[in-house]
Amino acid sequence: MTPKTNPPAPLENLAVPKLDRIDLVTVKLPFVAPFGTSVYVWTDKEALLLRLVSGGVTAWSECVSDPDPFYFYETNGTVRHILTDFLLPLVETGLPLGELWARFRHVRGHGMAKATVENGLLILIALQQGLPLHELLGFPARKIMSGLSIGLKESPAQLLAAVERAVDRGYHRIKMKIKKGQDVEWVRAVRARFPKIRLMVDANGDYAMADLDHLRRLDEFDLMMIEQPLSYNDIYEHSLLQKAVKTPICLDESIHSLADASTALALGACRIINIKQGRVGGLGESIRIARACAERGVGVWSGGMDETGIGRAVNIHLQTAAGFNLPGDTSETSNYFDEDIVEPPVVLDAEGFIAIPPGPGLGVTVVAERILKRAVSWERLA
Ligand code: OSB
Ligand code: MG
Repeated sequence: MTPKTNPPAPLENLAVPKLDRIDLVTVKLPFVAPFGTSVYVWTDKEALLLRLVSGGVTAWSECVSDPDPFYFYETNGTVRHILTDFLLPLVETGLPLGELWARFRHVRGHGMAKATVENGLLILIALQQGLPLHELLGFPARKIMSGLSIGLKESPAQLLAAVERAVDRGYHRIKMKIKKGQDVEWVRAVRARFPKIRLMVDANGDYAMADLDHLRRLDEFDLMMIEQPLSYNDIYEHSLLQKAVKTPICLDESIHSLADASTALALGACRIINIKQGRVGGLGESIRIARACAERGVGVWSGGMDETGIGRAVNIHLQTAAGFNLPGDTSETSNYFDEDIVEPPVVLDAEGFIAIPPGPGLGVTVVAERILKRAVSWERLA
């Protein structure tokens, strides 16, 4: 059978477009409500945006880092440093992307910074070729499953109200944050009220192996998974924990690359991986990790970093890739912001799915006045 359209050129062969102008813009958007985790409570999203202009086409790319190193070691400050002093000087017109990635490997770590450049170039090329990003990546359109991440609440009653709202909206799965002292009984309350929903918990690394007996108590609630129960830095102890609990473990913070994912799979440290494209260094590495997981029967979903509509759209396009088989942390814009910097906002359809925004690139429009309204710094680099 001949394919309807020519398969896209491998991403490595695409050439870096001539960049006429490069800007770094930091925007700050208030959240509709504070987002609490075991590591920090965020009240707004302060995002570093990379703006690339080439031949009259403008691409925006959002870095997933925060101003602080409480979820991950990279911060908006380190990203700015790595971008301006190391990564952007390596970007050369006409260079095949594969060679650019090879240059980037000389810089150790700093995947969020690398992802910002990679995503920006891919979005720019997709716009120039008139292709939706997912098509440039080589994946057909599909509806994306939805999932909501509910932050730590002040009381079980507030948590139950938030879960009820999410169930009413039709989310495909609900994640609740937990921490030491705010876990088993809070999950029990949600389960008692909603016995059938697809439910999971995320500890953001709050526990240690010394808590094994306590963590085992979560096994009675038929959770889809426990996300990152142990240290942000650990893979090995998660493999011990996974052997000792029935509930699948999902790794988030611990996985920075395909190599980390391969280690986790080889050790049996998890049965599911949360891929955040920024945390693993970009779309290409995300696609490779998802493929490796699919080959091993390990579940994959896309995490989120409370992104603005730019990063949220990237996560939506990524979820067309082979291997993404579980609902992720992709939820409606209204959960985060009264007014986003892109149009249209993410909404759920009647079955709880999210449609890929149609059109070239990300398919969303960055609204210039809203960027200006939210900008806290604007730096022209070239
Ligand atoms: O651990 O997945 C996490 C948000 C910020 C930092 C870390 C995490 C999260 C979320 C929310 O859980 C994801 C989202 O709604 O975008
Ligand atoms: Mg997480």
